[in-house]
Amino acid sequence: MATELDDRLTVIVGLGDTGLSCVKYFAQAGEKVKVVDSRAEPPGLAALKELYPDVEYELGGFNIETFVTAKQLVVSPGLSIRSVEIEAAKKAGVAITGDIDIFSKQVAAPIIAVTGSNGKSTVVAMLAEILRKAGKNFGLGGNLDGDNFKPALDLIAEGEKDLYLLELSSFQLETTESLGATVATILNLSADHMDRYEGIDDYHRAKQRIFTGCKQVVINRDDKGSYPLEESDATVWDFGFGRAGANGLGLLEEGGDQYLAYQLEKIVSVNELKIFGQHNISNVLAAVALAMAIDIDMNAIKAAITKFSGLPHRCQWVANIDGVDFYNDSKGTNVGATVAAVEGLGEHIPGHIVLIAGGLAKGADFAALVPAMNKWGKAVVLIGQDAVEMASYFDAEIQTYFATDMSGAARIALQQSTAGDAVLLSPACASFDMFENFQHRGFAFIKSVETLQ
Ligand code: UMA
Ligand code: ADP
Repeated sequence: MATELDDRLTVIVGLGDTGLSCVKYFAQAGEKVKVVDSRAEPPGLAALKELYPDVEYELGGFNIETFVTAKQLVVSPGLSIRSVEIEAAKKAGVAITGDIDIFSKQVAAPIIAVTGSNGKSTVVAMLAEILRKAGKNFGLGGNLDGDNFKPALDLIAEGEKDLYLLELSSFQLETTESLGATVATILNLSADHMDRYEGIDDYHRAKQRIFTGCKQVVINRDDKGSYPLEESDATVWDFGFGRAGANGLGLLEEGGDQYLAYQLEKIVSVNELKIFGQHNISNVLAAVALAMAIDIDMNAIKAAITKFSGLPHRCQWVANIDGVDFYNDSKGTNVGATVAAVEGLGEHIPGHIVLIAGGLAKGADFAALVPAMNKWGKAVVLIGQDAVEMASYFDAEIQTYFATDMSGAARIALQQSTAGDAVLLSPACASFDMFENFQHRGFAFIKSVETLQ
């Protein structure tokens, strides 16, 4: 019996970092692909032309015909699978997938998968330190930025690994069918990307996909949003403040000191950690739970967590001017993150916080910032497109100022501070209205602070 020849193409949707990693992957596998991007000049274009001159592409808008006649669509995370073209393809029976789904089906080594609204990169970076101390040969990538940046499919070219450690966004999980992780976690859940989802439940459902087919789950006892919604046989580990449970990490009080502990067994004193704030204690507990789930030696865990000093742009100390400390938390891109940063820093300093915030609100509700600022703050300096909307949330307890650029914001913030206070850039917003990305915004802040000195 003759088999029908399938001449339909795999279509890669998006020519950013993910799209390019997909082109490389399919080229390696000898499969012909076509690339589409709604942008006229997507960032991966120069590399595509240079490395894969034979690959066809369509740019500057989507042609629905290409979508509905594809063999499969490999959709980049920056695009919602609810777009008209992708919905039409789905209706026409075209398979919809993403890089993480392809990756998980391709690799045999165990996967550790981390998602959550906040703390993902911190937990993953800390766990990577633990794995290094334990001498593991592991692949590290996914949604991570900075030094650890690597799209998941680029990890395959690195050769055999003992295991893979992936940071995953809700966007990446939308196209992930069955991850089958050795251990998976949703660190916490608070509203983000409300411009892309119908509401928090919708966003939560996307995050829940991390648990599909996983063997072990790490849950946050303090956040029900981290619990799997579906019952399964997966082994459950838990972490949270307060005393640890049967298979859990928590805090123990002894002699006036606080210790991280597994059940009743002390691991290290909180004072031995280099990162500060309750949110970071939660992050350390999560990293330890994940490490224990894959049987990492406790000495490697202790050595790594006491050495870890945090990632750039996450509550990073920048300078002290006239007794005022400046902190760069440019990665605080949603309300939950900024509340955590304000509370963490507020407890850490003798004075009050002057917050620099604002940018693109992504449909956020800023109400939760008000009690945190009323308790720990004294003034807020707002920048960016949604500054006026944000200002409407604060009451008379907090002085509100506007600035048109970062150097103006830093200058006003210093004027409003006295020795012992801290100026915190933690925008609770995306950066794209004024900056290329959150790193660019963080560096603009650092530069502005330098010029104040
Ligand atoms: N875009 C278009 N048209 C297209 C394709 C994309 O306008 O046809 C836009 C998107 O709307 C988006 C931008 O281009 O604004 C980038 O989208 P992309 O899917 O091409 O992004 P990549 O370059 O592939 O980077 C993605 C992640 N970015 C996003 O999900 C937006 C990177 O995470 C990740 O490191 C990389 O894949 C490799 O895995 C960054 C991020 O900001 C750090 N993530 C968000 C976050 O952490 O909040 C989710
Ligand atoms: P993500 O990768 O999820 O964006 P990061 O580790 O990069 O998380 O941290 C981003 C910001 O989120 C930090 O700058 C801090 O303001 C806040 N944050 C970090 N960990 C937590 C946590 N566990 N809970 C709430 N907010 C957090």
